Parts: sequence; structure tokens; C-alpha cells
Amino acid sequence: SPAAATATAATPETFNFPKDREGFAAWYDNIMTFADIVDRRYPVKGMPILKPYGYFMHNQIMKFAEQEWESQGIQGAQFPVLIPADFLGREKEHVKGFEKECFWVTKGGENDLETKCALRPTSETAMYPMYALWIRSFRDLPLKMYQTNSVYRYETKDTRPLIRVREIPWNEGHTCHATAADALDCLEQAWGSYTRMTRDLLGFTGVRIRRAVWDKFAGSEHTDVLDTIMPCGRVLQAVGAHYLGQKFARVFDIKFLNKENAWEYAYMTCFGISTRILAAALAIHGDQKGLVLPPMLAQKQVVIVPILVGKKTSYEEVINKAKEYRDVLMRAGIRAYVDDTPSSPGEKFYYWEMKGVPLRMEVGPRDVQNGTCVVVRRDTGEKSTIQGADVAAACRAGLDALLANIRAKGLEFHRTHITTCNTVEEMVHAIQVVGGFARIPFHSMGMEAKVSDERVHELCGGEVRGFSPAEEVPAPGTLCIITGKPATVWAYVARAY
Ligand code: PR8
Repeated sequence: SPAAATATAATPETFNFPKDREGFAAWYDNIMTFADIVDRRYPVKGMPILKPYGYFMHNQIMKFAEQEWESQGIQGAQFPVLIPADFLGREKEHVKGFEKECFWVTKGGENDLETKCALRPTSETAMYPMYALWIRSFRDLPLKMYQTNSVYRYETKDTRPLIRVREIPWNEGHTCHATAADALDCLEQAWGSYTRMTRDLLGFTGVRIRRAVWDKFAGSEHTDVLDTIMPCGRVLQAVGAHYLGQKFARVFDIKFLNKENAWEYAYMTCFGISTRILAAALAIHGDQKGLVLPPMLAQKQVVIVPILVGKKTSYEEVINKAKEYRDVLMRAGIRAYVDDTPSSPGEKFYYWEMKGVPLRMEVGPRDVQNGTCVVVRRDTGEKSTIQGADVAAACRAGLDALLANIRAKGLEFHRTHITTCNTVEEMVHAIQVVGGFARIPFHSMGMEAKVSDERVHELCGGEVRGFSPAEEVPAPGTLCIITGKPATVWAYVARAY
């Protein structure tokens, strides 16, 4: 919004936005600016600046992904941002899906380029012509690479920081295998990494959904996503992992001599995450006072506030004690920071609460005398007095307890926003009143069900997001609540970002 775009970081005391269904949009808009995550004033639509506080968090997520990939033999590489139109156009479904979303480069200085190029909207068509040159035999497989970079999509829907941008900071993996089973297994391993990241470290989840045929990634055999329920009740596709089969291999001629000495096309996968992972983590755990950060995302995990009142101990002694605790924490691998700026303790408390710092430590003159300090949890406000010798262990335990608590709340929010519905009325109620997913008996995920998806939209404002292949199908005799035909799947319906 124009107001948000011109807002500057206001005083932290004024951050007071309810994060309920109605309030969420304003909460999100404001926390982006107040917490200094992005600056939207750059004058190109969909290209906000990721400021250091936000960049640190995004980068933590990217680094975790990279570690996971390295441990699975997926290697980092860097491919060009420009993709010749001809490459982009090889796979017909792919180009159909992306050409309207591309930024096109046609000139270098005053000269027309020999070939018009797209800024990569995703890197399949930059990487796969090269894969074709590198793969000759089954010995060259699997070939697995990732990139941490930005892709560019001319999004026409409303843009929103981290959630829908036109320059998308992300991490993408692209793999080639000798068999379909191997490719599918690689996708399962990637899901393992995404689950460790989202559920274990960031404390949120979603439904792993297979998209309907009309909604899959352009050029894939099938698409699995993690659709995460946001506080407003809409869902956000936070992960996309696609089985490409041999479709791209055929058009880019990625083939290998198999063990029987016959040419065969490679079986391929790709998977990716963006700043949406960060958006979901911030949205799900924040509260009326601001952010509540999972420890992994916190640039400052413990902020130490020296309380400089009374005359029992000198200023110097309190500050020195605070710095001593900071050093102990840093040596224990905890990111600690002493806020010795001239603001009042109260101002500092509000400010760091708004910034989502997991633990606050207070050190006052009495603490110096007693050899203690006070530690306060951001998520519960719980205070405990700690012996100086125990600060590292106590803060470690506090960070773990905070993560366990916000994770439990995050998973509970998810669980309570999936409603199984047996009538249209129940579906309308689930979408419009409860929020999240309505799970409905549905007749098909094939092309013939596209009209039923449109009907769902007319009825409740939501859309069919897909189905969960891991789930049992509806009992025999169950009817689709949209068409009255026999139900073959449980469809997940939601309003989406
Ligand atoms: C692929 N190819 O491209 P995907 N702003 C922020 N995040 C976004 C945006 C956007 N405008 N668009 C998509 N994402 C495959 C896999 C290489 C990697 C996020 O897949 O189109 C979404 O979370 O699904 C999406 O699931 C993810 O990027 C990957 O994009």
C-alpha cells in the first residue's frame, strides 16, 4: 500500500497490531517495515530491498538448504541469468507456463541482441542444454546441482514482500537419474530436508499436496507442494518439488548409454524454495507485539540489557558484567548482544520484543552483587533468575524450550485449520469462517475436473489445491460434493496467496 511504502521505522512502542484473521494483512505489512526486514521504497514494483535483518534470516534458510544438498551429493554451481528465447521455448508446456511471466532482454547498449533472452524465471532451460553436453553414460549419473540465486517473474497478481515478488531470492535443485525410481527417491530425500527445515527448525508445517493436472509445474509429470496455512486463513505454497520424468530430457536431448549399452533419456527432478519460507515462519509465530523468532533465524538470540539504576554498583561494573555474559554465550555458540545504547530499559524491551529476539537478559546492580541475571522468554514472557555460572546452559535450554513451544503452537494452528467436509455448506463454512483447508470428497484430479474447480471457486471463493497421495481414498459409495459423481480423492480446497 502507498502508506506502507512511505512509512519509516516508527518508534517500537507503536507496534501493536492484532495478528488475527482480519488483522493479519496489516500486521504483516507493518512488521516488514518496523522490524526493518525490507524497504519497499525502491521504485520497481515487486523488488523490495531485503535489509540486513531480513537478509540474515533468509540467508540462514539458504545456508541450511545448501548444507542439506551437499550432504546428499547435490553440488553448488552458477548458471547464467539470461536464457535465449529458443531454449526457453523447447519444452512446449514449460514455455506456455512461463512466457507471459518473463522479463525480456532485447538490447545491449544501442544494439539489438542477436537472440532475444529472458531473465531466468527458473533455471531448467539454462541448465539442461548444458546437462545434455555433460551426460554420456550411466556412469555420469546421477548428476545433481543446486543454485542459490534470484529468478525473475513478471507477476501480475498483487506483489507482497517475501510472499510474491518479481525478483525472487531462492534456492533451486535440478537432478538427473538413470531410473525413475532413483529420481523419485531423490525427491523424497529433498522432502526430508524441507521437513527438517520447516517443521523441526522453523516450527511450522503445511500439507504436502499433489497438484491437480491443470495446476502442475509447467513441463512436469507431477508437482508436489507444501501449502502452509497463514494466519489470515489463506494458504501459501512454500515449497515446490517436481517430478519431470523424461519430458525435459527428450527436448534437451539429455541421454545416456545405459548398462545394456542402449541410449536412454534421463529421469529428472527439480525443487525449490524462496523467501516464502521466511514469510511463513515470521507470520505463523509472530504476535501482537511483533516477531517471535525461531532461534535459527535470530541474528541476536539473546539481547543483554544492562539496568543502570541506583548507586549500589558503578555503571562500569554492570556493563562489564553484561559483556562478560555476552562473551560466555558467544563462546557457547549463542549469538548474544549487549544493548548499551542510551535508551531506557523499557524502550529497549519493547524494541527487541518487536524484533522477535528469543531471549532477553537483564543485568542490574543487584545481579552484579549476587552473581545472577534475569532471563525473559519472548514467547511466554516467563522470567527466571539464573546463576552467573549457568548462563550458557540456561540460555541454550531457554532457546530450545522456546522453539519447542512455538513449534507446538504452529503445528496446532495447522491441525485445527483443516476441516473435513461432507456437504457444500460445510465447505463454505470451513473456507469463509474457519479459514485454512476444507477437505472434500471429489471426483477427479484429471483435466475433466477443471470445471468442478471453477464451481468450487464460485461456491466458496477457494480453489482445489490438489490431493495428498499419502492419504486413503474416500470409502466406496462416497459421492463428490460438487458433481455427485463417485468420489475418487479427498481434495484440499483453500483460498490461496
Ligand atoms: C520451480 N524449478 O520453479 P516453483 N515470490 C516468492 N516466491 C515465489 C514466487 C514469487 N513470485 N514464485 C514462486 N515462489 C521449479 C523448482 C526450479 C525449482 C516460490 O518451482 O514454480 C514458491 O514457494 O514451484 C514455489 O513453490 C517455489 O518458489 C519454487 O517455484
